[in-house]
Amino acid sequence: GYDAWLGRRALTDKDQVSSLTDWASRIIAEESDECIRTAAYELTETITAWTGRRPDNAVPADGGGCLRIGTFQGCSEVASAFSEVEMSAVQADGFRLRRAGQSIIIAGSTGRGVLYGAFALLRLIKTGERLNELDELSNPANGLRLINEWDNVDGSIERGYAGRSIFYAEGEVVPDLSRVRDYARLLASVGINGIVVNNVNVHREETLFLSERYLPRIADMANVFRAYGIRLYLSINFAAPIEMGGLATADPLEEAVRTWWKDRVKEVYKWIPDFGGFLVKADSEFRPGPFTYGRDHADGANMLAEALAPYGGIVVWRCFVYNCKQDWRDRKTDRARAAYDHFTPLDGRFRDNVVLQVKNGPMDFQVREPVSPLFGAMPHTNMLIEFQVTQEYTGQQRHLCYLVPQWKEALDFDTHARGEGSTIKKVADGSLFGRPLGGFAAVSNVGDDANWTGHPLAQANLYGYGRLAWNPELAADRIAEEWIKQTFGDHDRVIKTLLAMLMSSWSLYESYTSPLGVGWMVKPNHHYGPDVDGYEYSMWGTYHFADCYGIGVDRSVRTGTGYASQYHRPHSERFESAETTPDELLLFFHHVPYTHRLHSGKTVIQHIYDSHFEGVKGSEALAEQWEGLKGLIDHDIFEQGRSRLQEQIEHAKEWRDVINTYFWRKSGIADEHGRTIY
Ligand code: GCW
Repeated sequence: GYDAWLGRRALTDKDQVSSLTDWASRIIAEESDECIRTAAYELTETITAWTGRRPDNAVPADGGGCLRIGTFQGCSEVASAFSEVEMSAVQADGFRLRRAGQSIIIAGSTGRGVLYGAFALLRLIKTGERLNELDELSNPANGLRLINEWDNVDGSIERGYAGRSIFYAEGEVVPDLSRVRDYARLLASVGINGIVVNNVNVHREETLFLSERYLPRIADMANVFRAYGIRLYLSINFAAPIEMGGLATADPLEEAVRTWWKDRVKEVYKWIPDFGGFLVKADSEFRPGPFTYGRDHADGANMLAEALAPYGGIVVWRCFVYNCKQDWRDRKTDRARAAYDHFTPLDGRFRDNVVLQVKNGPMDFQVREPVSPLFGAMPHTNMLIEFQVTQEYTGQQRHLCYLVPQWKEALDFDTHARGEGSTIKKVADGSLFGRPLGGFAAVSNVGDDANWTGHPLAQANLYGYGRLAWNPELAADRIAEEWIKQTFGDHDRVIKTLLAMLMSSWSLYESYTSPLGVGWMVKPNHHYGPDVDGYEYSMWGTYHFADCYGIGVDRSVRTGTGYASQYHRPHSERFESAETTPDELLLFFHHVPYTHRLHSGKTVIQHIYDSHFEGVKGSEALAEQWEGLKGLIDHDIFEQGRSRLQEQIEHAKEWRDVINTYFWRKSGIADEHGRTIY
């Protein structure tokens, strides 16, 4: 599993190998740009492994084919293959691939674009495309395509489910960065262009990342990523002026504080000239922030943005701000409302090099949530959508859960902020409101496990995230199929089986965990496994309010917290009433009796029973499907998958029995089918 989707096994299709031998025997890259050199290296190594012959770099004699790579500005042979109009259609990170006689050309307007073009060409070949008529233009939809690591310098990873950090061990950046380099390859191959290398919860030691104690080694990491077109960013501690600088305050309007940040930023750029910027979690879950000084988040973000602006750096400011010391007895305070309530009054106040990072849903990466209403509510502010690739609440890489379908639903959601067609993907890419910065961010799922992600099929989420960030129009099944072919080869049964497994897995996971959008029925702290009341009487704002009559959170305007009004019409009206709320979100928006009838025709209680019984059956079916791959896929991967799928079955039973028993005891309503409930 180490090579993931970039494995370089010899190609088995004879036709394909022979179609590579003409143009692929020479790779001509004349520019010295670092990304172009990386592209040439990747192409050379892969083609050598595929064909058994190492391409040379001799310019072909008249009539001979080659693979020519370069930029329009830097390479006249590349430019001459395209018209002015064709060249101007290629944006900064975009590329064109073209067959020209015997040759193939990879062209970009930047080295980074050429690198993406190289990976795209390899992907086309590996997924079995024929290149005779090759003529492809591709530009990323999103300018920022970021990955966030929640790694700590002691080597642990917050919400990491695939081993220890690949970046840090025992308080240092690891001495050997070759694994980091292999990770950079994976990320670049799907178009990621920025990485935040430390946890958003910046602890004492990581606060010092901004100092000479750590900067030299962080700069080494930046060098590794730069070769793959990826800029390095750091999470910072808002209280660093106090904790590290010895100042008495971190007040963003205080001159000494502003100067301190400017000096720090200057130092960072000395070590990392193309440093991306800062990611900030402030006034959130006990992290310090501007509220301490009676300032708001625009004051905080703008101070940092001003320090970064002269160098072209940006501030990515998270909107995960809510009261995490809520009194569970208080039914008025609603965590779902918090980000919107905090941030919408600040619309228009953030500098142009600030971008707000908003989680896809208003709570916290649950298996099912509505989308965050903030996306339609800040037309004068740059915004990134944040996804969680690491499966904190979706099975922790022990259960199979392919998340691309979930992300697609969020991206395709029509906010109606500018009338019909105002989808979230257009908010994120900046086009809806004409914003200069935007894109995607996601929390990574990798660790030092040999296969990167623990569950071998969880790699599909990392792959899919990158592909979607590049092009949110790609269908979830198409992404899955691409990933399967590149990872497992082109055996028909393997493709069909894995595709079916991946595509069913999210709704399957939903079916045996928390029902109808209510969320949070997990064990506190580690969040693995069922505990229906685990968060019911706590301070985190995560309640289901189940009693003997019914369940759900009333977020209507008429009788509840009013959260439904944070959406534009028609959603605000749709979510206002239980009758028009879609079944899968019913309990997120409404408190209803167990006998309430869903659009599906079932009562709520019967839905809970049925879906939890079906969920176990579905998990058993997954394991059976996997058994059918024995002998068709790598033995080790097969065994890894097998043991995880067995665990999934056992754990789905635990979920089923805990949830069903809980609601049977609460409601006193028996299962219509008389199945065993304890
Ligand atoms: O999902 C929650 C996690 C925290 C995390 C936080 C956040 C990094 O449980 O572990 O902290 O969200 O997104 O900041």
